[in-house]
Formats: sequence, structure tokens, C-alpha cells
Amino acid sequence: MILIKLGGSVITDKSAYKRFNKDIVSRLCREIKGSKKEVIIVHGAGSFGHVLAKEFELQKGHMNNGQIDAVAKVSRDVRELNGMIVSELISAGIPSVSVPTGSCFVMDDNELLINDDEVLRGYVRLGIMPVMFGDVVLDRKKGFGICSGDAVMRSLAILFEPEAVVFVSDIDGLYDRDPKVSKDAKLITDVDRDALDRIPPEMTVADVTGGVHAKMRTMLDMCSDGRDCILVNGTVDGRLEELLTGKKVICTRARK
Ligand code: IP8
Repeated sequence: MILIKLGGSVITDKSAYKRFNKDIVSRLCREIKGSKKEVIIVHGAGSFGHVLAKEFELQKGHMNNGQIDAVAKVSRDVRELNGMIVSELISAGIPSVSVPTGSCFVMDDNELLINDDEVLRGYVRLGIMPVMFGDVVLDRKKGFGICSGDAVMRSLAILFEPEAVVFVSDIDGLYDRDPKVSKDAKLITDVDRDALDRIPPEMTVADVTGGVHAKMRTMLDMCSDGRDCILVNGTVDGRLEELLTGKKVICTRARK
């Protein structure tokens, strides 16, 4: 099984509140179907989550009651996004069901707890893909918090032990410096901890949450013997399908 995260920067337009990239999502779903691989998909929140979450500092937990309305709105907005993604998956021939992170699970001081996996495993056994996503989630210590799709990926990797983990983003991979600023920026195709430590974090392009450097660290944490984690550009037609079917494509591969 391959665990795939569709990043918020690909599935939405980050510059506009709640703008869904329907055509890209539809194509990516067809590419996943075309690959004939068994997958589990997680998605980010993009402009359906980050805009209000940032404005009301939801990631800091419950500080004031002015945040409560924003918790409800973010929750509503990311479910709306999830509904559109599940629709695209079903249209592409991938039976899928929404498993909203914040409705099914809690966090404890920012750590997502999936203590009961009956629902997730039950759907997978039936051949229906559970689709989780970055969400606002109740937190035992902080009242609520923001659980990123990356944190969901970490939990699902422990539960399902996928053979590979793929992060679909809007960039070709990790560069040694910001390619939008520097023409000499080089794509790093293979990265391990030592290689990542040599790249200054501020030199890499910022992604939805924390930047590519932070994402690479998460990816390295998810690597194990025989399991690579790959960052690939989903805005390029066909690239995800080629990667999933074992072709050589432009990407960054994190190895243990
Ligand atoms: O887009 C963030 O998830 P991400 C979740 O995976 C919210 O970082 C609600 C902002």
C-alpha cells in the first residue's frame, strides 16, 4: 500500500479563501486510479483551513471565546473541501469515504491519538478508502488545536506500514536554495539527515505549513528500512502516475 498526501498547495489556491483546484484534483485522482496501486489518501487544508486558523491563532489552543466561531467555520470549511475530494475520487472510480480527523479522533498536547483503528481498518478491508485530512481537532490539554495532514500521515504510516509514502506538492522537490530567487538553485534528488542538515532552512521555498525543510524532516522521520518518502510535483500532468508506476521522475526522495 502507498500512503499519499495531496498537499493544500496543489488542491487549493492558497492565495484565495476557499478556492478549490477542481481540475488538478480530478486529474490526480485519475492518475492514482490509473496506477492500479492500493493507496490511502490524506489531504491538506490549503485555503479552506489556513486562512481562518491563522487569523484566530487556532494552533495555540483555546485562549478566548472569540475563537469558537472560527473553530466551527474551519471545521465546516475543511469538511466542504473533503466532500469535493471524496466526490472526485468516487468519480475516478476509487470508492472513498470521509473520516474527518476532528470528528473521529482527539489530540493530547498536539499529538494525534488514533487509539481505536476499527473504522479505518474496517473500510480498508471492504475496499473503501478512508480519507482523512488536516483539521481542527479537540485537544485534551489545549481545548482544541490544529492537526496537520502531515501528522495524520505519521499516524497512518504507523497503522498501515505502507511500502512507500508520497507527498504531492506544487514544487519539484527540495532545492539547495530558493529557486524563485536564485537561478543556480539545484534540486536535491536524494536526501538523508546529513544532507538536510547542510541546507539552511530559510533557503528553501515555503510551503503551506512550515516550509519544505520542515516537511523533509517529517518525511525522514517516516522513512524506514525499505520505505522511501517522496516529494513530487502534482501540478505537472502525469508525474504522480509515473512515480506510482515505478518510472523515473523529477522528485526528491528521502531515505533513512
Ligand atoms: O494543510 C492544516 O493541515 P495542512 C489544517 O496539512 C488546518 O497543514 C485546519 C489548517
